[in-house]
Amino acid sequence: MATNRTFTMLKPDSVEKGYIGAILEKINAAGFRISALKMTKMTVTDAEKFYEVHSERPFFGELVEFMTRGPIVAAILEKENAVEDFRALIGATNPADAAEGTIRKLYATSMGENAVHGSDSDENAAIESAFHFPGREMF
Ligand code: 3AN
Repeated sequence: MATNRTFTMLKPDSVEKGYIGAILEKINAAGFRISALKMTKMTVTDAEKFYEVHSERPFFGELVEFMTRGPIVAAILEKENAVEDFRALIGATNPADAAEGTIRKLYATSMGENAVHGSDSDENAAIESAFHFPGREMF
């Protein structure tokens, strides 16, 4: 059953470039309710665990290094059909392939430094949300 919740991270590149406000504005404008929000920094152990499914991929080391080089903004977003609609809002993994107006088209620079994360399923949204937020920080 759809939970109507997804999990996102504004990645270190977005935070470094000062895009937090602009990206949160796009998220609000698209009709998502922010039900959890914080700035945090993942340790190497955190990032290796969060991205465990990619551990055999050739870009894994690069991904962990990138995701731990600075703070991120983690959030839980609520909307009907949240996972799918948020994936549409952020655009393709490679910003070169992302549709006009999507967050990655506007703010990402490469496949690695692609501005935002969006959960790919309801199940992963719940796992990823719990990874970053205790229940008392979810509203
Ligand atoms: P998405 O974030 O669109 O779901 P995934 O799940 O395929 O994409 O990849 C997870 C993350 O791994 C991406 N957000 C991206 O930062 C990174 N990544 C994926 N493919 C590459 C690649 N070829 N080179 C560098 N980083 C990559």
